[in-house]
Amino acid sequence: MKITAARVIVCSPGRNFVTLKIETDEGLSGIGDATLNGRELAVASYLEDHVAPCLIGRDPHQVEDIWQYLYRGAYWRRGPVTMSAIAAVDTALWDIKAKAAGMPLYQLLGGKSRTGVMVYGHANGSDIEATVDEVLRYKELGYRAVRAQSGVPGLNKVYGVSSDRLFYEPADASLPSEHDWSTERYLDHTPRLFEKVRDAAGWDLHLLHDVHHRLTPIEAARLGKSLEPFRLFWMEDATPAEHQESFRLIRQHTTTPLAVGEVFNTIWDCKTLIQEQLIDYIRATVVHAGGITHLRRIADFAAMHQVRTGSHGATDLSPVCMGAALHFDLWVPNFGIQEYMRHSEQTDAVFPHAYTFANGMLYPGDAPGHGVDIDETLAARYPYQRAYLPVNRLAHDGTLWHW
Ligand code: CS2
Ligand code: MG
Repeated sequence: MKITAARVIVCSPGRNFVTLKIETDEGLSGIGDATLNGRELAVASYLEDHVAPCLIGRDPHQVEDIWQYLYRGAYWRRGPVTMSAIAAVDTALWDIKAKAAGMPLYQLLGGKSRTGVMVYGHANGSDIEATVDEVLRYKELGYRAVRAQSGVPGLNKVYGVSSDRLFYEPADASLPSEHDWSTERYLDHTPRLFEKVRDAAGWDLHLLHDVHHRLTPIEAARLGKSLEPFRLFWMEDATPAEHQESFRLIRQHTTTPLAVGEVFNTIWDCKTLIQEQLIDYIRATVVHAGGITHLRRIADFAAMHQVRTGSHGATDLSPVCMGAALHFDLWVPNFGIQEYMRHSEQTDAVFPHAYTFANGMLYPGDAPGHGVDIDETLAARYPYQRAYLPVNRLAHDGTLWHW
């Protein structure tokens, strides 16, 4: 089999997505997600201008060799743009290989390790009461795990709180909007939120929380400690993680489980975190961490250190990434949980998929490949629209803070 075309499809059915479609001389094709929120066109150009010409004529079954060719061969390693592009190629090639075998992708990885994939949904509210109501709504929908985020009194806009509900969209404007932040207010408020959530929802539900990189290590330690009575499943992205050793200090002070890694793109970003057992869950995902081939390497390394997976699954990761992630999750021995922010109806229509939700679990389905397709005619009706993630500033003096 030979690759005859590699085409980039950019569309915006409710939000922007970049998809790579690889075609072969035997009529089989595969697709991969290449979406990098707020920087979509950089990856589209990387693929179109620099990667696609090198793929034509290659054997699509050589998944590993093509991965190494794009990683080592480019000389310039790592980084979100490069790794998202490699991920798109890798996902499309695994899709082709599984279709050629007539099997769902999880079979090629080693088969099912579990019956389904436990997911967590997002409960967002402008205040504690509204968040509690949303948590209860998710419980009613059958979810076993829910992430709770609430507005903080005195702050105009806070991460994770939006007017959308089941599909929260963070890239909300054609130029970056501004949020504000106060660590003091947030640290006082968050334990109160979880006290109320536990009171209302009980203990038969996993609760998660995302700090979105806003605290220093000692502040994160304090938050982790103050949340211990509410038995969180995890506290996510407590502090920025470029300096992986920062997590040593958080770890010394709290037994609240720690998750990190949605912005990581290679195994090197989490080497110390995993090796020293400074985290409990690694959030790297298919599209931003080099595809199935590289994510598998990260997961195997994590398994040696009792770190489990908890892949990123916000709305900016397309249904193509979600489909591939679910096959991965069904197989990976050290699976923890999968994030699942539902997509809009427009998005779901452009990307017909085999995965289904029931009782708080997702099931990838048994269609050959990863089970997700793209309706190119429909996609063409939704042209790219520039959209950015917000920026965040300290409320009292406007200092640019972490988002
Ligand atoms: C997030 C995302 O889902 C999460 O945990 O932190 O909302 C993230 O901010 C976006 O996916 C960024 O593109
Ligand atoms: Mg997050």
